[in-house]
Amino acid sequence: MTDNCNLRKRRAYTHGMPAQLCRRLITVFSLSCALKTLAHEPERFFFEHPSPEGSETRRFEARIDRPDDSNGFAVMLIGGGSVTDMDWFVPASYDNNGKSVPVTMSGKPTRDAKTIGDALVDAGFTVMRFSSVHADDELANETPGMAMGIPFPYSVELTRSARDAFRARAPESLDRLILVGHSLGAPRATAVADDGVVGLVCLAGAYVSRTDASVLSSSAEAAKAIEPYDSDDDGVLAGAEIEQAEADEELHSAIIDHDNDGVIHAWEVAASWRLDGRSPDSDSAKFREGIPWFSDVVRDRRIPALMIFGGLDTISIHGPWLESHAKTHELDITVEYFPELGHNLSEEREDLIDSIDPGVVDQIVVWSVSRPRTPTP
Ligand SMILES: [Ca+2]
Ligand SMILES: [Ca+2]
Repeated sequence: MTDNCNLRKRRAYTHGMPAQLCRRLITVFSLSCALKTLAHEPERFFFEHPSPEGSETRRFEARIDRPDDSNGFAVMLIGGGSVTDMDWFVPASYDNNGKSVPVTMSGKPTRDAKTIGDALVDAGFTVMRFSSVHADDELANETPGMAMGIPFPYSVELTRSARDAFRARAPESLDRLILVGHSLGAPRATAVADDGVVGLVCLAGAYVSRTDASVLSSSAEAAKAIEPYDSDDDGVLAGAEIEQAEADEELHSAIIDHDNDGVIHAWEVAASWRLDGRSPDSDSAKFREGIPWFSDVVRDRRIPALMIFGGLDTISIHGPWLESHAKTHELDITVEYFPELGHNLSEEREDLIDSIDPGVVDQIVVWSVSRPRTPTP
């Protein structure tokens, strides 16, 4: 459970930000609570979890928001990256040696967990959000946002503690719990999905099918393969470029517009290669020690899932494979693509991101509301 090297690194929130920006980001915790307009006051509390070394007990901030009119279901939001605060806060900019470097297109910070959580509460869900930054992280408290990164296996155990803290306070979370995870939050959700979990929502979910580093290498290979046909050098194939690529005997069968936007991205070629067996699945039986693959969990335990991918995001390579997996095993998996969006499920331009797209939030709510009233046995 310990990874001291990793622990020594200070990392800021990584939700939706290019990795190279993450280490220096200055962020602020949870200022949004003052703006809350819901009828019920949130239940704010700290839950406890051992430090990674196990030598002390740490406290983590959490909140449960309850709707006026409960639909009997509960949702827990699980952040991506290394650590996130309760809101999945991303600053508008960060300071690099006295120079302000923008992160968002709007010039405003983003708080996607708050946005998603509020929409779900409005729809009748009891919603838990939690911080994976421990409350006594001195540097994070001193220099807001410079939180200590945590090893992935530790983040899974922490997520389990958060789930249990939720269940101790909200009975609907015992057997009608939906987990919503962004990016690495998806395998965290998979790991803690027990019989009380009736739905999984993966937003740009990482490792959601049996792939490992091959995702990156096959995407890079696909990018290389389409390059000769990319006349205007914009990284994608469109119009006549597609026709020419289709005439290539090697490439022809891989030119599939999986997200139906009229454009071929490298990830779509890489996804086609996975479907036709050219890039093999990982042969590991588990995603990580003690953590099964998402695709195995939804197959074996038949947990319904909503998978949302952005068309600008390489991670979308999982989408077509999951669609095929769902068909083969008759699984309740809905795969949705938003062609204009990136890994943050926001618009993206020159490494700048923004708040999660409202259409994605709607999709999460609509799917969650449509869960059967009786949990699947
Ligand atoms: Ca092009
Ligand atoms: Ca496409």
